[in-house]
Amino acid sequence: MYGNDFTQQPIVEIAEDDADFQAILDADGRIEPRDAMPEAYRKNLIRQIAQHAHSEIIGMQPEGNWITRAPSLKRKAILMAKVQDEAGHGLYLYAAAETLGADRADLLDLLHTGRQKYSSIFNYPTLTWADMGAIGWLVDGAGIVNQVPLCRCSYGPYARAMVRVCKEESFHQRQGFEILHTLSHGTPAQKAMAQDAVDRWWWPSLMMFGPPDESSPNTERSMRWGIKRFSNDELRQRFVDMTVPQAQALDLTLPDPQLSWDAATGHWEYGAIDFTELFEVIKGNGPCNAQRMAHRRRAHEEGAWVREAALAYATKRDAEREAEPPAAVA
Ligand code: FAQ
Repeated sequence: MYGNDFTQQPIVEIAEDDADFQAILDADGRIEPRDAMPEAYRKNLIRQIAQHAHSEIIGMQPEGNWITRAPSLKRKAILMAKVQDEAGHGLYLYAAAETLGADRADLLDLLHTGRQKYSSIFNYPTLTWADMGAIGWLVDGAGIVNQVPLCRCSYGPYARAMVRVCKEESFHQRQGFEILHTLSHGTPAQKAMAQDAVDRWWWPSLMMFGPPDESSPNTERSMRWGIKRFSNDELRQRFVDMTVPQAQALDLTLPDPQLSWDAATGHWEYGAIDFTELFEVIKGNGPCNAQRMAHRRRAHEEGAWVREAALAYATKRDAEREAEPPAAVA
């Protein structure tokens, strides 16, 4: 991961069929910011990384909603730490996009004007405390399945950011599982609350993996360039296979009567996903899209003074550094 010492080199554009670029990909090497790269590769990465970053910061909202109502001090402290982690993930990702020559303010502008997407999953409401468990277990669980292969992404800064993100997501997933385990082994009312949350979050979690492969315009190219290592459907299946036994351990059911073990394929078969719902949510017609965007824009406006102060401080520090004589070499 690049730190504060990263300075943007001029972007060098090459043809898509450039032999040196292809040789790095073929050898499973990493493309670094200093390397020449095809414009379409750079743009595709900025698209995915920016949407990922936006998802992390918008994703703070559904859980932020329960910080003041967490059932104990311990639960509150854990939830606050988790929501802060998501902000951190956003920072790593915006920083990774900056190494490709993107401007963070421009990316936020694209989010705020609805020209760049964020994950559909964060447009659903968090109605009860059990939703904190369901988000941790299912949403972070899906996030891990999707993001562990991104640790091997061909673009170095994105891959390295993902290593740390995935470690933190593992903790998030376990805390969600533990919340649901406590509820499902509590009173009948608590168990019903846990089951209701799982019923509401299951299908939207499957939709997080994106449209089916035959309707996924970006997958073929992203896989050819080693950005994505698996298709949307492959990762979705991996998530189902991982999650069904966990639901059994929780003593909760998944809301799909067609879930069945297929011994021949070694996979859990699942029912048809209503992808019209996914496309509607992506278009802005989910239950909470308007609320999430309004809150994000307001937070950005109210944070203007922080950005101004940070910029003034950085400018002053740079001027002081320039005025300082170089340190003597012993
Ligand atoms: N929601 O051709 P594809 C988390 C868009 S963060 C909204 O298949 P691609 C952690 C897609 O962008 C969750 N839009 O696209 C957390 C594309 O639009 P475009 C976010 C979606 O890129 C937990 C169009 O549809 N994770 O979980 C969705 O090859 C708790 C066509 O789709 C990432 O971003 C969707 N579900 O595959 C945080 C991971 N699906 O750009 C807080 C990195 C698709 O052409 C709290 N991203 N679209 O206009 C990826 O792996 C990929 O970008 C996919 C989509 C798999 C999301």
